[in-house]
Amino acid sequence: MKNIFQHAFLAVALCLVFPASALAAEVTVYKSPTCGCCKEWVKHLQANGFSVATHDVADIMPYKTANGVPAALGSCHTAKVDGYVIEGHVPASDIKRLLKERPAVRGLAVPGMPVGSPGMEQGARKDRYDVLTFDTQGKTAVYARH
Ligand SMILES: [Cu+2]
Repeated sequence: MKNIFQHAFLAVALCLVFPASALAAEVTVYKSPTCGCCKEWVKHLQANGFSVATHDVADIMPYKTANGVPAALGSCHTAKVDGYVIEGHVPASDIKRLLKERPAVRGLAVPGMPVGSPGMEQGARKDRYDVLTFDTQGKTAVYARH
């Protein structure tokens, strides 16, 4: 019986040290050093409460391949958050929803760089775009429309 109590105590202690909200908030971004819209997207995440670690890399393609981002969904930066892959200018609100709902997908992507998506603001122009989920087989589905 002693062991069960020890485990229960440990579980409670860990919950106190690492609240769930703090665990989910760190985003790791891989981008080229010259990418301006990538920086703007990072600012958008930070403004929405995420802490962001940015890595400037000469070639981001290997990061997309290693993270299973289908070639057709590629954008200018690749990020990781709490086990999920985030490709391109995905709004912070959709990332928060992803971390709350935790669907069985590899991650979210906004292919290309639609004008009006977070980090791609150009005055009043806002193009319509979809946020897609993708899985390990490369299967995609619409997660949100903007
Ligand atoms: Cu971009």
